Amino acid sequence: MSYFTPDIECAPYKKMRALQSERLAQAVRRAYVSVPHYRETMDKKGVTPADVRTVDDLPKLPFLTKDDLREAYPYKLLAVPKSEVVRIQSTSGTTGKRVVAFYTQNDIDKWDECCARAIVAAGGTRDDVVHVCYGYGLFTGGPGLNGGSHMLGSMTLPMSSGNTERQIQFMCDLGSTILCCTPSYAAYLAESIIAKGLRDKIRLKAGIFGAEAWSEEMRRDIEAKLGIRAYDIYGLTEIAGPGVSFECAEQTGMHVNEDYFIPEIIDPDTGETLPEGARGELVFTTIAKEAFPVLRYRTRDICALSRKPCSCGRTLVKMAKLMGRTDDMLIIRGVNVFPSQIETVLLQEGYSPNYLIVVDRVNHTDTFEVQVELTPEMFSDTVRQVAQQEKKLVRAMRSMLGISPRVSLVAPRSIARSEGKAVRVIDKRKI
Ligand code: DLL
Repeated sequence: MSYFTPDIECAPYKKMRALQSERLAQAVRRAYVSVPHYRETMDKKGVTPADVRTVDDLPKLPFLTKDDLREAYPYKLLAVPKSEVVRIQSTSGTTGKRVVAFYTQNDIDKWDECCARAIVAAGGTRDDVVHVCYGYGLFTGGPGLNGGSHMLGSMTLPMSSGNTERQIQFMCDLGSTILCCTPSYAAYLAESIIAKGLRDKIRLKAGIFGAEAWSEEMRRDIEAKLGIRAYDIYGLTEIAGPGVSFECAEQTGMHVNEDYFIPEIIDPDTGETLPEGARGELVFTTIAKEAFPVLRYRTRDICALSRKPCSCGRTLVKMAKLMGRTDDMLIIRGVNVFPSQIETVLLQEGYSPNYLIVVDRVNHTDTFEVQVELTPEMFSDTVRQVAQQEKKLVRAMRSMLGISPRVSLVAPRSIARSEGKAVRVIDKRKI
């Protein structure tokens, strides 16, 4: 087994808790002194930095929300003089103010280290050729994995997203061994590589896929098509970017880089902290960031934490695969529906993970349609056979979701592919 920082990644629980408590107390003190927002919200709650001495004191602190971050645009949460900032990254939000996150050189070094740990956990070494087709620029995906690959000393291909022809050509000619992109783009690349008959020309052994929710079925599909092992990676601009947590060879959840980030799970309705194993909203506190410290940020991501021993030897707590976000969840005719549930049904039934959910409201009633691509084999079927397939899918979805969508089978490759995060839902009720 190889690790990037074994003394941290495999540290005994008590040692990690002590390190976290020490760093947390310092981080809270610094945030209180340097950022008026933290001082005001802590004063309002009657908490002083002296009250937060260990990780157990975390629930005393107020939450930070996306609205707080937007409100703070651009500089109100900056905790160091501007002269110490070397980089910004920003969220891809299309509405309202963007969130801007700041980094000192130390912050970048730690983030690179988190991503290097992720690449090593996926079997990467300095002998690998790391092909990064996450977007570069304000999005954290490209810069994060690029930095991790550099730190590890691997040959790094800063491809960025788009231009699928060129991606495949470089992959074949330069012998890329580790692919880093969104899972939906990996699925598209796999489809294109197979369509071009180039499956034998690629040398990939692993993929590091994240930035959007994806199911176990999608993992198996990509692994089979590309002949690789596909690892999940999680992160968010507000906290650091990719590498907040990462998967190891066991592929049963993502180890959180606990020396830099403390995760909690809360009940999204009451804000109450939930015990290990319970599913709820993920909350993060950064304990080593200089420029943009974040205390108890409500991510809106839904998942559970586990401290079950891992066969890889890492002791870092694991996040289960994300179920989705509290704000991804559609409520259709009163029933909670996550796009990931639909993806699971489609892959179980032998379809591709290309689908579009269209929700509308007609005469005060929600309409719910799922457009699904026919497989190339089904394309030549008769109208009657296609109608039967649609019925079968409706039954499978009803049993997963508790309500029935209208399923429309459309021609192969007719649903738009994405080079970054996939767009799976059109909710016309909000327009
Ligand atoms: O997506 C950072 C990232 C880049 C992660 C590359 C992994 C790989 P944002 O654009 O700020 O940052 O979006 C963050 O994306 O709150 C989750 O809802 C979602 N997300 C990120 N990783 C995963 C994952 C990047 N592995 C938001 N599974 C997060 C499910 C994910 N959702």
